[in-house]
Amino acid sequence: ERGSRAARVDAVVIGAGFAGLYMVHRLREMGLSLRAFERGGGVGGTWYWNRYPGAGSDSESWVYSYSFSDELVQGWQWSRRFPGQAEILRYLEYVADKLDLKPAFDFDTAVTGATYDEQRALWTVETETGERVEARYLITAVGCLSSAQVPAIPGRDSFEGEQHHTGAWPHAGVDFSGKRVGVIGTGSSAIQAIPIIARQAAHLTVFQRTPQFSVPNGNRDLGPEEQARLRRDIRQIRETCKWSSIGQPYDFSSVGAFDVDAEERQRQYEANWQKGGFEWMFGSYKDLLVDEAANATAADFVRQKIREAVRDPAVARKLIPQGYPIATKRLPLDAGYFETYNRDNVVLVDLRETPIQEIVAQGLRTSEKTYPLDIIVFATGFDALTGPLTRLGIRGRGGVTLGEKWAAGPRTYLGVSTADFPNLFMITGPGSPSVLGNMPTSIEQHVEWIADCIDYLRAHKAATIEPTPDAEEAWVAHVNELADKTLLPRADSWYMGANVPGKPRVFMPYIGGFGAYRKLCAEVAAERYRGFSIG
Ligand code: NA7
Repeated sequence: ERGSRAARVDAVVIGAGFAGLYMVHRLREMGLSLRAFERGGGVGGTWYWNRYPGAGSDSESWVYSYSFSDELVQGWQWSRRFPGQAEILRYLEYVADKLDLKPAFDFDTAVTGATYDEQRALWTVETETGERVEARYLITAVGCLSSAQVPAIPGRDSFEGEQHHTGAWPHAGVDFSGKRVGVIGTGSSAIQAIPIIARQAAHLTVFQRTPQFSVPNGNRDLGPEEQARLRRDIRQIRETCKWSSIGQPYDFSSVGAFDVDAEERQRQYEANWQKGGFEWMFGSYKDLLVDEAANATAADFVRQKIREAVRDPAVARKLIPQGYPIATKRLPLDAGYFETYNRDNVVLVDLRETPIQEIVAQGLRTSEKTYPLDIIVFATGFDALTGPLTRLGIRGRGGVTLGEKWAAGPRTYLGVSTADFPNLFMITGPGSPSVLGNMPTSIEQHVEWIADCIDYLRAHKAATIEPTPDAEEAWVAHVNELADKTLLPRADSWYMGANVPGKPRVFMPYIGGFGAYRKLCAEVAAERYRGFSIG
């Protein structure tokens, strides 16, 4: 079948996750010819790859989904407040089948390059199978956290046991029973996985470089009554998400932390702690991410919770984060993370005291000793936001790659486009709000904006669109200026590129809020694509 596929199309879409599936659907409905490539063997994106124990979304299930089709919404029932990986993957399979999207994709086919031909205003996309496809529009739907980052620890290849990165987990699963397991990293992925691995393995050693604040997720089954209520109210709930700051349906607080006294603050934090989820942060006080002293009240509350949860004070001390404001590294949500350290079969190694030296055949050696291990889990994160894009080998005008253009940090206009790369659209690219909230909300907005833009170009018989260098410059400055008004640039986070050695330190997402961003994008379109040059 593949041989009969078109070598010249209107659009190429890369990726079959939330973004790629919807983009393909929209373009097909508009009557465009297209090819779509996915490096995985099926749909799902993040949820195809991240199959580690405990993997799941930290966004409430009823908003972690598409809202564009009532039929899709009403035809699906979530079972839990926070959906696990398997359920989300089933959901995306359901959508792909319902909209008949799978036949549009070439699976197991990574894109290895894309070159812009200025003369003909066409992209030539190359795949790992050696195929070349020409297209007017190139649309990346490759996600923000899809380029796994494995640290260059000496001796990694000499390890005789199994080693896995959380973001490239074996589909057959990993059998931890009776095994000595080491987890490197304590980010969101590790914090989801550790309690479960601890219950399955004979022994677990956690290698921690930076302690994390974490908040309970308060996950639960959704009962029939709640499900019925959600089905009834879902349109309104989704509308709230669209215009909220992080694409979530919370009661965002309009009160500052010091508008109330210490006792009231404690009561409020505790009440929201019992609810669980990000609402603990965003529903408590409005100034937690901008005011250092306000932030410290939240941080101290969590520190106290850690002291209460962990029996051994020496272990608790190692787990308590210091030196960066809470939620300036992405706040993890957990189900019994800190309590896991009370188990007899779990040991915490503080890498700030005893750094990793090397991986050896039988385990991992720190400056203190060798830990014998059968399995090493790299929960070491991703080359976030830019990594998934730069590795595609996209070359714009003059053969310049995205990686070269972004050597000092990503440069985009609205996070969706970049100068000298005409007709390239990046769904949830750097400089968009995406990773600072509920991804499907972001994705739908971008897909719809891109579809409308392509519609406009076709209606006006325009061959190309790209941002002006001035508009791009102004956007990059705006993104930085907004970030600098917050505490977020203060932490060594993947938002800042700090987790990848050598990556420039730039706060990459747009922090002005989903609603404000949506409004701005709509205005740009209404003003005949202000800031873009159309040719
Ligand atoms: P994260 O949040 O980037 O976490 C990675 C963890 O791995 C973090 O604790 C890192 O410590 C640690 N790490 C990274 N490199 C090393 C080395 N070389 N040695 C020791 N420890 C290391 O990735 P996740 O997959 O957990 O989560 C990514 C996002 O996915 C998450 O935020 C959600 O948005 C979904 P560090 O803090 O850098 O010192």
